[in-house]
Amino acid sequence: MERTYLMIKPDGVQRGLIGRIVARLEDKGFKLAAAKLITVTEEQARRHYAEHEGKDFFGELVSFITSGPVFAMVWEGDDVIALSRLLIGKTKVGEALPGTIRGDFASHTPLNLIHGSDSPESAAREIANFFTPEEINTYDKTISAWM
Ligand code: RTP
Ligand code: MG
Repeated sequence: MERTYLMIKPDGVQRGLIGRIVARLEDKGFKLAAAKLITVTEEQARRHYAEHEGKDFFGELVSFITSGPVFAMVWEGDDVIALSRLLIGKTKVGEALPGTIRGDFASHTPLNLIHGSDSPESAAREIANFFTPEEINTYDKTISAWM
């Protein structure tokens, strides 16, 4: 069972899309292990986007993600890292297909509503950046009985 870090960005929170985005992830069958509405600190933002440090848009990334509350989540499931990124859709709105979260709800490229970890290493690092181990819940979903 894999874990990923998903984060509804300030645009998603401000547009009132938390419930609909969470519903899609639940519909897919993933298990919510942790969630909280937080304001990302500058330090957390810099750590979160460390791979983009030095790029010309790094400053904009940090100021956007710290500009308002985000909905930080940990989700679990088989292959949840790759499958949740499929559900999220491509980074650029012109490439995000209808049926994906970004394809259905995002209309301006930097405002793409939700972040998803891109590898097991990123997921572990990102989860630790936003959650303590005690905040991550363990429980059974009914579906486990058939798996
Ligand atoms: P995310 O990390 O937010 O889930 O998005 P992603 O994997 O689809 O895209 P990534 O390459 O990791 O980029 C992170 C975020 O940076 C912004 N970006 N801006 N101006 C640009 O060329 C540019 N490239 C990326 C996007 O907001 C993207 O979500
Ligand atoms: Mg990324």
